[in-house]
Amino acid sequence: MEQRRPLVTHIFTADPSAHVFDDKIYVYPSHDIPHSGEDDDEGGEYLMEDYHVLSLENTDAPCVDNGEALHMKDVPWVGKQMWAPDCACKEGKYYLYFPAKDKSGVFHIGVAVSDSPTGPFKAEPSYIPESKSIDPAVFEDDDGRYYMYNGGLWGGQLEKWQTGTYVANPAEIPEDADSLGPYVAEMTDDMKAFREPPKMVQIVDEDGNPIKAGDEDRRYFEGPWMHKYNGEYYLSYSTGTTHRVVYATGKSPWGPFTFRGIILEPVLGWTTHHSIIEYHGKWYLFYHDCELSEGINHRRCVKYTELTYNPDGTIRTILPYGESK
Ligand code: FUB
Repeated sequence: MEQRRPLVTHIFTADPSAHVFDDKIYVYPSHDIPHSGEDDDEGGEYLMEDYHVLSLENTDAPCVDNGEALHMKDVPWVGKQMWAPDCACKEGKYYLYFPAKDKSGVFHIGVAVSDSPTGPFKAEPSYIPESKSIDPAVFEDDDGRYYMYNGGLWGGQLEKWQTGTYVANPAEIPEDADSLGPYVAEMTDDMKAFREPPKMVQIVDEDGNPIKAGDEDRRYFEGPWMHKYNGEYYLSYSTGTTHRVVYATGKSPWGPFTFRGIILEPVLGWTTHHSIIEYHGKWYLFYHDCELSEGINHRRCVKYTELTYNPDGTIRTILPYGESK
C-alpha cells in the first residue's frame, strides 16, 4: 500500500487508531457517512453509525476492509454519532473502545469485546462508568498496565464537564485560564472499567507553566495518542482550530507533559486526528484528510506515512503534501 494515499476508497474513513497485533497492522477508523447536511460547531455533520476494521499484512500489502465490526443498533445505550474508536488487546481478547452520544445527547465511552481483532465485537450493555467526552486511546505500558486517554473540546463536550457534572452551556473558558487536557485513567483488569475516576492531564511549556486556553497553537483540543520512545512518554494530540498534530513528552503515563513541537502540519479538511505505531523497526503516523471527497469535512480518508525521530528524541515535522522538515 503506497504511503500518503487513501488506505481504502470504497468508504469514507477517519480517525485511524493503528495497532500491531500478531505482526499485522490493524486500523480502527471512524466510518464517515455521506449526507448533504450542513457543518456546525457541535460536529453535527459527523453522523457515524458503525465501525469497519482495516488490516494490512505488512506495509507493502493492500489494505483489507474486514466489514462491519459493530453497529449502533447493537449497542443498547447509544443514541447517535459513533465517533473515533480505538482497540486494545489483552490475553487474546480484543477490546474496541468507542465514543457515542447516549439517548440524551451526552458523549460517553463504550467498550465491545471480540476474540478477533477484526470483530464482530459484542458491546457491553452500558457505557464505562465515569467516562465522558470522546476520542479514547488505550495505551499498554511495558509493565502490562493499560491507560485510557480521551477527551475533545466543542463537539466532544470536554468543556461541559469542568465542574465534574455535565453542564450543557458552560461559560467560555478565558484565554488566560489553564487549558483543559485530556483525561487519563488506568483500566481495570477486565478492561471494562476505570480503576478510579479519570484525572485531567496537564500539558506545560518549557518553563513548566501550564499551556493557556488561548494558546491555540499548543493547547489540547482532541484526538489524544500515547506512545513510548526511548523510555519517554509521548502524548500527541490535535490542536483543533490551528489544525495541527502536536506532541508533549513526560516521564510518567499520568504526566505532566512538556510541549515539544509539531508532528503534522494541517491537512485538507477541518479535523486532524492521528495514531503512531512502530512496525519492523520503523515508525509510522496514521492520519486522515479529505482528499477523497475533495475537501468535504465529514467525508474523510485515512492514510499513513513514515515518522522520523531526530537523535535528541524530537520528531521531524511532517508536511502532509511534501517532505518532513
Ligand atoms: O470523527 C469525529 C470527530 O472528528 C473525532 O472524534 C474527532 O477527533 C475529529 O476527528
